[in-house]
Amino acid sequence: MDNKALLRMAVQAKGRLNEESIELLGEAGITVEESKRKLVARCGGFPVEVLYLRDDDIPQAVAMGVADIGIVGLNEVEEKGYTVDILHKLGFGACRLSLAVPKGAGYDGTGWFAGKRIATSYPSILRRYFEGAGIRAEIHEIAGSVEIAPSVGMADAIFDIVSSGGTLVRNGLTEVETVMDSEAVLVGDPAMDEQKRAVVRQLLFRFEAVERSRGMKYVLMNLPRERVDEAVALLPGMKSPTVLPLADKGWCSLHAVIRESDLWERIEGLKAIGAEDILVLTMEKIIP
Ligand code: PRT
Ligand code: ZN
Repeated sequence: MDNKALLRMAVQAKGRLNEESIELLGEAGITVEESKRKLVARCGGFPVEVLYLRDDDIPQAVAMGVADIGIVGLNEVEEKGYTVDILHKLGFGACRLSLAVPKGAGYDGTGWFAGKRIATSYPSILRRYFEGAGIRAEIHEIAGSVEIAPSVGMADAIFDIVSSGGTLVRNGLTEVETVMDSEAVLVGDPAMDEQKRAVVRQLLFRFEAVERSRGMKYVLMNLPRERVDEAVALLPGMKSPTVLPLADKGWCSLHAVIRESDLWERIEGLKAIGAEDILVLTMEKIIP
C-alpha cells in the first residue's frame, strides 16, 4: 500500500455526522488515530488521513482540493453551491429540509408564504425553492435556534432541518412543505487525479461491502434432507442457500443470508418444515 496516493478526507469535527463517519471508516477496516484536538488525524489500514472541519466548511474544502473527499450532509452541499462530485450516498444522517408554520396559522398552500418572513439557516436552498414556485417572500438568515423565531416575533414561519419532527411539535409548529431530502454523502474534488481516483474506488468498494451487510443475518440450521427444496423456495438469498451433508444421512445443514426484516417470518416457515437448531449470526461484510 506504500506507493499508493494518500487521500485526505474531510470529516465533521464534532456534531451529528462525526460518530457515524468514524464508525463507517472502522467498519471498512480503517482506524483513525484518536486525537480530536488535532486538525489532521492519521489512519491505519488504508492510505487516507482525516481532516476535521465544521460541516459548513467541507463542501468548499473539497471543491478547492484542500481535501480530496469528504463526508457531509447533502443539505450543506446544496446550500453552499460549490462544485463537488457526489460519489456515494452513505445512508446515515437522514433528514429533510421543510417549511413549517405556527399551528393555527391558516396554511392553505404555498401561496400562504407570499409576503411572509421566513427564518432559516439555508437561505440559498429556500430562495431557489421560492423562485421555482413563483413566491415572493422575505428570507431571514439566522445561524441557529431557527425553531424559536416565530414565537419571539422574528418570523412568520421557518425553513429548517427536520428529522423526527419533535422539535417542531415542541415549538408549536407544523411541517407544511418538504423541500428536499438529505443524508450524509461522500463528495469528491472534481479535479482529483487518476491515481487518487483509483484509491477512492477501493474505498467505495469497502463502503459498499459494509452497506450490503447492513440488516442482513447469516442463518444456519439443521434440516431433514427431503425438505431442502421447500427450504430453498422459502429462502430467496444471495444465490441459493448452501446445503452441507451431515453424518446422519437423513439430515443436512443449511446456510442462508436473510434480511433482518424478514427473519422471523422465514424462521417460522423453516421451523414448520422441520428445521432445528437454528443459529442466527451477525454479518460483517458482503463482498460480491
Ligand atoms: O459544528 P458544525 O457546523 O459542524 O455542525 P452543525 O451544528 O452545523 O450540524 P449538526 O451536527 O447539527 O448536523 C450535521 C448534519 O446532520 C446536518 O447538516 C444534516 O445533514 C444532518 N442531520 C440529520 C441533522 C439532523 N438530522 C437534525 N435533526 N442536522 C440537524 N438536526 C437538527 C435540526 O436542525 C433541528 O434543530 O435537529 C432538530 C430537529 O430534529 P427533530 O428530530 O426534532 O426533528
Ligand atoms: Zn454547521
